[in-house]
Amino acid sequence: MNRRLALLAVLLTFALQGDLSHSGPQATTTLQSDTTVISVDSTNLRFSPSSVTITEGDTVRFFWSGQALPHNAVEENGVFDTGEPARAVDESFTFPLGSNGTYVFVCEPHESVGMVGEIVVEPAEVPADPPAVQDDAEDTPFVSVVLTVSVVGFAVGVRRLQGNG
Ligand SMILES: [Cu+2]
Repeated sequence: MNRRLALLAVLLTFALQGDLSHSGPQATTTLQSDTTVISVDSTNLRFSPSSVTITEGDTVRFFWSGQALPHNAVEENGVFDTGEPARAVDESFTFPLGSNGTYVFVCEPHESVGMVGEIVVEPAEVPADPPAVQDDAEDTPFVSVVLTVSVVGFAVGVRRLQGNG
């Protein structure tokens, strides 16, 4: 009976450790979000700046007004699009996690004269460990069951031990 009790105690210890390991600080996905403005320069035929580097989670704002010519910004694969060319535009696009890459965009009326730009999106440094989060979701019910069974088993074991003694 002592041996069985010891086994239950060990099982209970493992169950508790498993439970405790999940109660630590949760990984948080806090993204810094900056906004970069792209406008039109004084030549009326260039984006300013024409090349920007941002990080996932950041926003690019296409912003101009009172322009002599109507402009737009259309990403070559349709990722973003400010719509019809206009003398005043205010459109923002946020690049979410996983969107890292290079995005080339053009002003449709002035693409042929070189009114093009690019946005380089760098991956965000996220402290979270995605597999650990998945483990948490899968393990917690199992740990709870083991813990419950262990506590019940431990109680029964103690009762039997006391009964025998
Ligand atoms: Cu233009």
